[in-house]
Amino acid sequence: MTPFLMVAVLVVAVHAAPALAQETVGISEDWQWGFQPAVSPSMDDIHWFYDVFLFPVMMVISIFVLLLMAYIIVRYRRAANPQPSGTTHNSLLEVIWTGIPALILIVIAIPSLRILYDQETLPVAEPDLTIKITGHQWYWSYEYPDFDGLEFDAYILGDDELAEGQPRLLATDATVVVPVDKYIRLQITSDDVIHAWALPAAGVKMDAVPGRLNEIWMKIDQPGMYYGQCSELCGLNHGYMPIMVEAVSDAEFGTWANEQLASRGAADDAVVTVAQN
Ligand SMILES: [Cu+2]
Repeated sequence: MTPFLMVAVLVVAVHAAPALAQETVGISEDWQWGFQPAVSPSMDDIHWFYDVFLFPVMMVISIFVLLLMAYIIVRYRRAANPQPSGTTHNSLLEVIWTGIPALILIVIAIPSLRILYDQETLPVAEPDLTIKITGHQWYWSYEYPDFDGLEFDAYILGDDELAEGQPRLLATDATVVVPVDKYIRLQITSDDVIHAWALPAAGVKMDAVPGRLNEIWMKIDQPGMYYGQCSELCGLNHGYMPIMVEAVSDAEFGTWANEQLASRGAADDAVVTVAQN
């Protein structure tokens, strides 16, 4: 098999495998290979960057090095080459094997930095919605500053609290509801140590740093439930502060927001803590 055919087969495999293995949007599956399906422009970019661009580059390099090693092992084995060359330096060769990898890194860096920049730059002048997210040891709290007083904490659900069909270690007692197809500005910070708010299907991962307000945006393009986790080792219960986001229609979002506001001062603040002012 020629190297090019090998590259082609592997590129097809890495594209076909997620399609075969991954049918559920918004959550990872057992034995999943590859990313979750993209539901946002940022995640579309990440899919392109890895599947189409970076993976073939890696395959070409890996196969080139593998074939070079195989050639050296066979051609210069002791039986075939009893008197090894005493060469220790070759300036031209050293310039080439330093220069070419440096060029490859620059070629990779250009689209990579562009995507990072796009992820943190809201493509519209004003977002449709802003959510402020604060990490705590070990839960997340959410504020919707566009809706005065709409704020709540989201704690993990224990195994005995899960509703039918809810995933273990990913479901929370309060859902972050967002409207579908709207530009949402996420402002992320922390109350104690560094956490990171990550929602893989939306291509969002941003550190929550105490004393600092980090900003990123998302636009979820299909309704559904999306799960994420804290992605910065933050202490004992780092694995127990999941993220549960539901994308709904504008009308459903309005209903939800009004219900939340109407429950202001409600006794059941274990589920929804509404500001008492
Ligand atoms: Cu954390």
